[in-house]
Amino acid sequence: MDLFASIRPEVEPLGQGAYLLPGFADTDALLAHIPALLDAAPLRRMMTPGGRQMNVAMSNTGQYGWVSDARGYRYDAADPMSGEPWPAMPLDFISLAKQASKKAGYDGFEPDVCLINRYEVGTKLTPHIDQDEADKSWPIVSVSIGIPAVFQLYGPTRGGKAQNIALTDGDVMVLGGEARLFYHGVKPIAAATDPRFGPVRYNLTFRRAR
Ligand code: MD6
Ligand code: FE
Repeated sequence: MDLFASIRPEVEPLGQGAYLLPGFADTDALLAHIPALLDAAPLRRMMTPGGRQMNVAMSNTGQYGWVSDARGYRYDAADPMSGEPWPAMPLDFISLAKQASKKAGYDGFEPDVCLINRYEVGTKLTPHIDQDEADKSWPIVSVSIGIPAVFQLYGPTRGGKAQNIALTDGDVMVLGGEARLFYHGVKPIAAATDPRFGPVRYNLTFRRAR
């Protein structure tokens, strides 16, 4: 009998430069930083340029933060809620993003943004492309924390059939290469409970904005 047949590889290629690193992140270590970060820059549901309130609550840590309002989408060095700089990115966050990107074959990645997303049961993320970053040759590193999600990876155009990727606590996805500019979204989150903080999913996306 092959004792290792049921063990997933450390790096699963998803195609076109996207990779899944199952269970790569120590989410207890990451979560330890969350209260102070969200105290300094609280989660908020931003407005889209079209005037709709987003479903996902967001905040940022790092040199820049991703913001959306009536003026559009952009990266800003200040939190518009306070006018203050975003809280500094914890070294644990930076080192995780660097290690994960390197493991996926993208060496030299230095994130200057970590977007923090918070989902409740039923929250979804509409398909979109992340294209507000200056140099799209850098990957985006995405960490799932808490209750499971189904990530939908489409192609370079809107619509078509998605690759459904089940993400659980500690999974890290690296979107680089062609897949960096593929449409993607998150299906409505199914009812579940994380023993540490309840019916919630956090997602951290590490980016290089400038
Ligand atoms: C999420 N993630 O998993 C949302 N974007 O909650 C994203 O929108 C995303 O996971 C770019 C690259 C990786 C991602
Ligand atoms: Fe995205």
